[in-house]
Order: sequence, then C-alpha cells, then structure tokens
Amino acid sequence: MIDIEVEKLIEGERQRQREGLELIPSENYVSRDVLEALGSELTNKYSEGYPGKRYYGGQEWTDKIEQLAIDRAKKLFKADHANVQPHSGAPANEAVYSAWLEPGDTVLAMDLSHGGHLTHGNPMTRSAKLYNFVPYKQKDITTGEIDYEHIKELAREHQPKLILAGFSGYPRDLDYVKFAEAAAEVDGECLLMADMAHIAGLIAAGVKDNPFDYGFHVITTTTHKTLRGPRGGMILSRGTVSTPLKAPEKTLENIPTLIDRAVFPGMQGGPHMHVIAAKAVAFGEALKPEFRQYAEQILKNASALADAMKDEGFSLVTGGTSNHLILADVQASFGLDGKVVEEALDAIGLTLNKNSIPDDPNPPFRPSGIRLGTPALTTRGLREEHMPLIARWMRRAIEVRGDEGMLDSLRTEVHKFLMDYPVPTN
Ligand code: DSN
Repeated sequence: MIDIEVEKLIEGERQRQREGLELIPSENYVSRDVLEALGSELTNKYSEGYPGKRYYGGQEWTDKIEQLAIDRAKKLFKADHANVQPHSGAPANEAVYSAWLEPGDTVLAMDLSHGGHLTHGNPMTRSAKLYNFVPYKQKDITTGEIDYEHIKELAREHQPKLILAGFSGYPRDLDYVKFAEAAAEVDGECLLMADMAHIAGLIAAGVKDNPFDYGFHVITTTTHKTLRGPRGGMILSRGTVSTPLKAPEKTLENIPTLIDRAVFPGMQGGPHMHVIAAKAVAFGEALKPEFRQYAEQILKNASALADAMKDEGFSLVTGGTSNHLILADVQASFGLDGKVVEEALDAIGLTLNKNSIPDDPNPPFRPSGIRLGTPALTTRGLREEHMPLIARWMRRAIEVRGDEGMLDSLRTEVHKFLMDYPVPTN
C-alpha cells in the first residue's frame, strides 16, 4: 500500500489476529478467496436493482455474480428465494419487518437478556419504536428450556403478525415445531421468521435443523459468523417470486417479492457487489463436503470447551452448550463482572465478549457474564484435546489479573502455542 499509515494499522490488526485466539462466537477467519473478492474492482460498481433489472448500465458481470450468490444460497438452505443484498444482519431483520408488518403490529421475540438480539425488540431500536414487540423467555435458566407454553399463550393473547425464533446469546437448540404450533394460535396469517445469524453455517452444513423444514417462511442471517464469509447479511424465504409493477398484496405466498422490494428500494441503495462476490465464494466453500466436517468439529470443540471450563470452576448458563457458543456467569463463578474478565483475557490474547445473563441484575457495560465460542478456533485447526488448555489459560488469566509479568508470560505461552495453528492463508 502507498498509504503507510493505514497499512501499518491493518498490519497491526493482522498480527493481533494471528498472535491471539478469537473466541468471540460471532467471528471467524475467512479464506484468501473471500478476501480477494472483497478487495476486487467490484467495489467500483453501482448495481441498484436485481439481476436483469438494474438502474445502471454495465452489469454483464455483476448480474452473473449476484445470480451465482443467489443460486448457491438457495441450494445451501433449501430456499425458494435469496436476497443477498442486505449490508448486515440488522438491516436484514428490519427489511423483513418492513416487508410484512404495519406500524403497531405485534411481534413475539426472545428477550435480549435471555439470548435475543437488539433488533428483536430492544426499546433503543427503530423497529421497537414502530412495532409492538412482546418478549418471551427461558422457562428454566438452569437448562435453557424456552417457555413454549407461554409463547402459545402470548400468541393467543396478542395475535402477533410475526413470531421470531433466533438469538445471539443462547447456547441451546430451539424447537421449531413449538414455534409453528404457537403461530397456529393466530387467526390471520402469522409469519414465522428465524434469525439464524449465529448458526447459519451449522444449518448450511446440515448439523443443525433447518427452520424451513418446520414450516418457517423466512430465515435472516449474517454471512460472517459460522458461515465464514464476508461481513454481510442475507434473507432467505419460501414462497413465489414475481416482479409485479405494483406492490403485491401482503400474503405469505408473496413474501419473497415483498422482501426484495423492502431491501431495494425500501431500505438500501446500491448493493455492495464486492461483498456479494465474496458471499458467493463463501457459499461455494460451504457447499463442499469439508464444510460439514468443519461444522461438526465446531460442535465437538464447543462441547469439550464447555466441559473443560466447568472443570476450571466456570459456572455455565444453562449448564453447557448444544451449539457453538458458551455463556458463563463469571459473577457466580469468581465474583467478577464480565468486563473485568474480558479485559484479563484480552491481556493474554484470548478475545471474547462480556455478556448479560438471563435477567442480569448488572448493567450491560458490566454484565455478569462472558460469551465465547468455537467457530474461529476450529478454522485454525484446534480440536477437542486443546480445549482444556484454553480453559486453563482462561482461569489463570483471571487469577493473575493485574499482574503484568504473569499476564505477559501467559500471553507468550498462548502465542507460542498458536504458531502451530496459524490463521489459514488459502
Ligand atoms: N453482534 C453480533 C454478535 O456478536 O452476536 C450480533 O449482531
């Protein structure tokens, strides 16, 4: 690069990623092909519209690229339709809301502290100001079991237009059949939407259930978590795709068309074609048999890490994990808040995030928990046998926090170990 100042900063981040271990469950290391697509000339191009129906000329290559991303996404998730243009997960969710709901309509979604996402009705968000979100929770936080009977009651009482299954901080599986039963309690058409951002790669690989197999109409996701693609979003749907001149009627059958119109021109302008090309690359990688092995290993590693953390004295929310992520109550385990633990681990090159636990008495900036996961470390080739070592480092860092010398020597140990497990460069 000619801009040395920026180059140095990027190099710093590259080194941070190589020398430390990424435990944030929503992060990953992408392939060289994904990086190359992201850094391509496609970033120069405006392509408002959809393949074959654009508002600018010069689309002979971009049309093919977007269509390839769409076709691969549909195949991966058994969808009738894929919109690969959302810039990230939050706009993908907002686009579905605006495609289907009218202001004031009711949505059932998981409570934030019980594992839901900000865009699932946090009062600070724009959608929460427009729509009436009614939260559901876990029935038993020692097992993580969702209160499905209560969801049914809420559906009967509030007659939601949309029921949302999905999470960003929930370490267990969802029972999609129960959500479909709740939707059946609604008199009119109720959209079943799954926000699968965290587990999209696991679904694509076939190691976790696909909500479409249980009657869901829409899946939203990001493309950069377990799916290991570029930072971005996507909306998959079941229904009929058409291109009417006027807005189609709001029916479940018309959902794909309603979504396309909600994304563009409803919410976004020009799609990021370099990101869409990188999505196509990532989807191609996820279609390969090796990706299933990768997804299986993520789950094995998460389960082994959860066991090892328990051995080291961490109290785990729901008692363990059934997916790629782990939530630990560090207040209960060590009398410390999540911020202190996050900083102690940062000091030795282990990156995770502080996180609220269900009905957390502590504020979000000093919550009682930490959240971590295994997608990125699995990409580096780590396996079950390495998980006790990570759990031990975590406990040691907590014990010696504040002692710079001890933290430095732990950091060196982590770095040396990781030299045998480099960030893949192919
Ligand atoms: N920020 C993402 C996560 O870390 O789960 C969700 O949007």
